[in-house]
Amino acid sequence: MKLLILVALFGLGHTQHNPHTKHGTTAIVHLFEWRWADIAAECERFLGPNGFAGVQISPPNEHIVVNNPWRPWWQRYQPIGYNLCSRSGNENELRDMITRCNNAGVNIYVDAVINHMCGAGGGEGTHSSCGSWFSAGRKDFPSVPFTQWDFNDHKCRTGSGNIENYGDANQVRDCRLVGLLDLDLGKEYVRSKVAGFMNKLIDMGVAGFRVDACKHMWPGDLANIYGRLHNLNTRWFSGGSRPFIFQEVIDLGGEPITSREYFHLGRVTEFKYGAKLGSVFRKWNGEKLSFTKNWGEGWGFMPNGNALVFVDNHDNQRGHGAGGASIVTFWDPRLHKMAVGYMLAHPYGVTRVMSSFRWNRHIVNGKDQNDWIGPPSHSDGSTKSVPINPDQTCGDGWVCEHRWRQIKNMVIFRNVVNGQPHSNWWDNGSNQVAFGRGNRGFVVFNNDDWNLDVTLNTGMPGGIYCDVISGQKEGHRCSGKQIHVGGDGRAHFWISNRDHDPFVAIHAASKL
Ligand code: QV4
Ligand code: CA
Repeated sequence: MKLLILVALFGLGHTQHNPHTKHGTTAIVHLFEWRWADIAAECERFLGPNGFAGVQISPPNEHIVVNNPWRPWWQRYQPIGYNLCSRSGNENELRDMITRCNNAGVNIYVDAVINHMCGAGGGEGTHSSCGSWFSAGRKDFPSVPFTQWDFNDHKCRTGSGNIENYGDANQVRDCRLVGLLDLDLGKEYVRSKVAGFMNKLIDMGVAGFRVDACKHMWPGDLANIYGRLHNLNTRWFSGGSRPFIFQEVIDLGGEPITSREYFHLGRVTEFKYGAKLGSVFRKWNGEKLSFTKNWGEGWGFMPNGNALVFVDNHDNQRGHGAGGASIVTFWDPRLHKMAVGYMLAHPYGVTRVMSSFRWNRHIVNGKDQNDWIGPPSHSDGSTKSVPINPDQTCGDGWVCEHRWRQIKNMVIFRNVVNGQPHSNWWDNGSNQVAFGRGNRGFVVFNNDDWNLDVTLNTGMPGGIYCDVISGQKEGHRCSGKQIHVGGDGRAHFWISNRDHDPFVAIHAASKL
């Protein structure tokens, strides 16, 4: 009976909480602002072979094109319609990418912007990615078509028409988010257009959606739209598979709208996770790694079956959205590798790795003046492709965190230990911790200002293992540290606090 209730509540395997990953893979990567042609190539040459489960892509639909500032990344969060041409490519390139990634065992999850269209100040003309004419002032988007009758302004009760107070759930749902024209998702017509857009993508073969700005949409409206969605394409997914839904709701506490209102609909982004993990690794507010023994629900995070977790995202890595200064990004590579490593080693949540582009940060009084800068581009504003260097890193300003050896190897670690319990915890009462995943893997972190020197029970079968952080197993040899696990499962670990990467990870597939 209890089990039945749980299944009904979280719909494990039955509803929109299941990412439908292939071949036992577990981690998603957000290839922020990548072109479709580059993602297709990346699925075949890197993501599939290294066990990545899927890609979150940038919004694929028609969006406004902004000149001032010049082609900001956030123009893609201002839809003009549901034609499938965007800064990342056209519909044929999108279809080709979805097909090739699926064939490489990698799912595609679409960032769906359905709460709003462009900003009220977006002007009039054909400055949109497919060249469709629109008028923001008249709320006229003929390519859908949406007209003034399809927006929420009549429901909104604030003087400005914008959201003014996050303490009032009605205005958060019915008024404009930063001036963005707010769709009336209560209308049958609007619901049918939005569902039609999502269904076209499902039929093309995507595995699900990151739904943008869910705090700003009524759960009942979302339930209606999700209920209209097709099952996944049976060319790649088993019959009856529902699309995976993960909803962007920023809930750090203190607001009337909570993540919980969205649990029955799909997974929800757990923003507390990255904010807290950042504080822990930065050792702010007296936080210590040893306090993470009960990481997950024990820290007040949402139930495991509902959570989509990440260290940073495309917003909070540049000061948008929520999380604040504690968020650990590629700008702090040593901490970032440790935090992402910790996330991937830990059983809580469906994990998403961020893959970024670099920009010129210019921080004045805590705010980055260049937080708007778009992806690496040619002078005409078109996005550059991602060149791969001989050492497998990316060029031209693409950071490619997902290709960093330590992160790539922890994605593999997560697959190898999938389904195993958190086990054999050890800590020194400070910032040295270790834990295992049953008898399949073991990690040790040293974030203290002194060396780690300890013998621990790993739970692993005896043998010599290759540490996949300092190096990796290559054929029969190991390019990193070797860890000797005795017949009793015990192993000695020594990690200098000055190591390039002060953590160690071994798993069943890194045994020599
Ligand atoms: C400007 C003025 C407004 C004015 C408006 C008039 O500032 O006062 O009303 O013009 O048109 C951009 C600009 C913003 C501009 C607005 C409308 O930054 O200055 O308003 O466009 O033109 C991204 C960016 C936003 C950007 C938006 C649309 O982060 O800065 O706004 O794209 O281009 C909350 C939400 C959460 C949200 C988070 C950032 O609860 O849902 O804020 N996160 C998601 C996405 C995020 C995206 C949106 C939602 C909107 O992850 O990337 O916002 O789709 O916490
Ligand atoms: Ca809304």
